[in-house]
Amino acid sequence: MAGRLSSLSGLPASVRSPTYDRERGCGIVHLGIGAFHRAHQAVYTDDSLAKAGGDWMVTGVSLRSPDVARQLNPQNGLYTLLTRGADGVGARIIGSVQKVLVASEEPEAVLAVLIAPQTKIVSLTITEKGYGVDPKTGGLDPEHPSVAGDLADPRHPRGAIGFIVEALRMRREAGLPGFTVLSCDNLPSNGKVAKRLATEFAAITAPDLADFITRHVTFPSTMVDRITPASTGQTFADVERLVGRSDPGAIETEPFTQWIIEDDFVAGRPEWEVGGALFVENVAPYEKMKLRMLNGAHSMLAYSGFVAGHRYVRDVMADPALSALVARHMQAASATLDPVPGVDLAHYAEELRTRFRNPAIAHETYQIAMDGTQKLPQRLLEPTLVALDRGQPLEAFSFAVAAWMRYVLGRDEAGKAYALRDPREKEIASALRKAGTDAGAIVDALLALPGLFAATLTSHRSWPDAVKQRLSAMLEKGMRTAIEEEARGFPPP
Ligand code: CS2
Repeated sequence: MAGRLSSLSGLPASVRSPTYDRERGCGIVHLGIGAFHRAHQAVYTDDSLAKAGGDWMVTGVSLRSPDVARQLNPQNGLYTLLTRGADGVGARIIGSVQKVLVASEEPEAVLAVLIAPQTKIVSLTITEKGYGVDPKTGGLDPEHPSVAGDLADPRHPRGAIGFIVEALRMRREAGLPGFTVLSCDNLPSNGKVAKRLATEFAAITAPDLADFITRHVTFPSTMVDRITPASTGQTFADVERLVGRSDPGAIETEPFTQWIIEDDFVAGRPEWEVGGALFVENVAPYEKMKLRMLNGAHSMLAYSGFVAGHRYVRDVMADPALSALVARHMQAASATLDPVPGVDLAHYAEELRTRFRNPAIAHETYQIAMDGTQKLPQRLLEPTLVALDRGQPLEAFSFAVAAWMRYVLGRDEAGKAYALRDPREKEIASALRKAGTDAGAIVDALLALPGLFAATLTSHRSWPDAVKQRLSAMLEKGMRTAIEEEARGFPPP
């Protein structure tokens, strides 16, 4: 058994590893240090530390689970990043994370780093459901599990927005400057969302903080992209082989990476451009493109592929009928976009499909299928509304929504139950119990979930029927046949 990765000495020459001083200051606190942060922003920061220096080490924070802290702290924050592409697998050691705190175990330590004078950026990957958005208003949901407790006891926060607002309050009281809040989640206008929630939260718990937030805190939006499947036994075995150490914190990802950021940092930032980040004035067109074309197609193929028995995205892409539907979906999604500066959308779609086909990446459809209620609006429903408005075909979106409805029934075609893994799982189950087994009743019950589907859709003259027709085919003929019928007339590209 190989020794643990805890220092950089004696690593094979083929493994790139940090040569910069890792004892320098932590200018970044990252909330939600899961695999995605470690495969994406932390890599750009590693590049920037190597080439441009600065006090930009990262203190990672896990809001709940102690796992990442247990993996990384004994390794001084070091971990291995495997990149799997057409030309094989490569290993690199990332050094930008100095330590990891667990908010549920040591909330005071988290507040202490958030109010440290050296903290200039607080970045977030807390997933869609971590924000506490009220789906009906788009603002703060005071009943949301990650918000309600913090509103009741704002001096002892547990959720991301609560931590940020309390830290800002303490910083203002101590006469310290603000920081930049950098959301890196797959939400449209993620910076604006973070700002609205923090401002609404502060209006309740610290009403005189509003002016400080306006003047001393910025919330740039970002578009983030890198396919990062969950680590598996294969990840750890490949790391041992390539690095000669054991690393329970190892993660794996694809070669492609993209980060587009609004350049609005109130207290400076690392030179992430040396790692390839693109700074722009307005990230919205890129975000919409990625959410509707990549993530929208991902959700569609995850629901239909999972029910059809495909475990991985690459299996879906090897299925001619489904891969034709992926191409159709991307085409329909691209038609809902305004021109995106410097991007040829047909080429972008082509590139996405190549990434989805990557045979070395084992990205589970079940992983993408989670949290559907949090993902549907920006990925599938907003583009449906645009398509409606522009008089464009709706088939691709109707099929994707029907596939989600099939998936949330929670049983595969052999009758075996699986967990939906959605924060609204209980509500969905109770709506479905009342609906019974009729496709029409199921669609009506799900369309009635509060705040999910816009009235323009639920009261549209033909859209609900188009979804019902597709769900009924999925239920009566099976997902396989439904996919084939849907793909008929739409040849693979
Ligand atoms: C995926 C994303 O799990 C999901 O919902 O669609 O995590 C996707 O892999 C990333 O956004 C790619 O950048």
